[in-house]
Amino acid sequence: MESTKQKIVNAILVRVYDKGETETDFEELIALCDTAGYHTVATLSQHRDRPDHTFYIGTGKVQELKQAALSLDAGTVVMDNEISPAQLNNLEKELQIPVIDRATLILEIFAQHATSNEGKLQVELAQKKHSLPRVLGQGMILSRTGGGGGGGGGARRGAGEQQLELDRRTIREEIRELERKIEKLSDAHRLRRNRRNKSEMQSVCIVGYTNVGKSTLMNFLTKANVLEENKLFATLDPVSRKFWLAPHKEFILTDTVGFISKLPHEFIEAFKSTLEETADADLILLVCDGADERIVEKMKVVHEVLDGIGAGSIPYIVVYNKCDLLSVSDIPEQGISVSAKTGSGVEELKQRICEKLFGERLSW
Ligand SMILES: Nc1nc2c(ncn2[C@@H]2O[C@H](COP(=O)(O)OP(=O)(O)OP(=O)(O)O)[C@@H](O)[C@H]2O)c(=O)[nH]1
Ligand SMILES: [Mg+2]
Repeated sequence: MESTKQKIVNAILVRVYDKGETETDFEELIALCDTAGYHTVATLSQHRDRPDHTFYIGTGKVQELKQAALSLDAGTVVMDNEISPAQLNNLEKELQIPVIDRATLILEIFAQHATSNEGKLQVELAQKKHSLPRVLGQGMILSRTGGGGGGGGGARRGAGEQQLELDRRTIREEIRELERKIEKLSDAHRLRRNRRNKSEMQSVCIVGYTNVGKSTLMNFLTKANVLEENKLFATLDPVSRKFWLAPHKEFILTDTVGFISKLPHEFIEAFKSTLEETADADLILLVCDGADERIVEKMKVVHEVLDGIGAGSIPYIVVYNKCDLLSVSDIPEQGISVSAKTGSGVEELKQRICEKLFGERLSW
């Protein structure tokens, strides 16, 4: 899929570290920006004991950021931290360019990549939920510009507040409508799953951090033709295929949306029905990128998300993918090395799946 990209916007990325927090590079955030269509022109970080009340970053840094934005023609600032709607608004006012947070960035990517009707509705719901508390900012801008000039204006502020309440109410209604539509679709999912349960076909879900090669593995195993791309969140809509191991040894294999650290919590709520598919699985293929130095922390994120969606106790097989590349030396858990690209290790993976699902190995 080629997303219809707008004009590339220059972005400056900002991160604040807590006291004692170790610094990490901006690689993942830059990749997220790149996927969303932003070009990173600078990164800026700061250690603080506690966030600045007004701007989150210190006032000196705000001025530094303002200068950098001007000289580098930046059209947006991306904050890696969770900053309050008021702080976001204060920053935007000071910098005179939009400021977005990590969650908004991820949701923008989801919006670009959603293809199915359900996927689009889920993303729209997540975006609306994320924007609801942030309407505060826009409302303040509305009342400010509506007022024209400083001072006084109690009545004008009142009008701004009324508008704000109206905006919020509209969004809340839209949220309820979206939830209704999604609920209807989830009913259809449940029906399908129940039918599948009746047919006693077991379900295996491919799960893992984004960009580890889940879809490539799905395609290698089933020729499902799912889009594989060196981009984050290439897959949003789950794709399922029947997989035949041997006579009477069939199961349903599903490729799912990737996880990422600091996944917007609105995502989990909005993608509930998609994630239920994983929570209902009989077996999880927990795919990791065996050549990624961040493997330990990414695996931790995947376990946390699985716990969070109620899939923490489902049996799983760790699949260290990309074994055609140089593997990292210390792998966190026992697993099986494969290359979804070359097919190396895949036969052994099938054997393990057979053992886990049917209690025996295949006799070839
Ligand atoms: N070298 C190598 N590259 C691989 C392998 N498997 C996947 N890739 C590459 O890794 C990138 C991501 O692959 P995908 O299959 O799209 O990854 P994914 O986990 O489905 O990613 P999302 O859907 O975005 O979460 C692509 O550029 C693939 O070509 C492998 O075994 N070896
Ligand atoms: Mg994928």
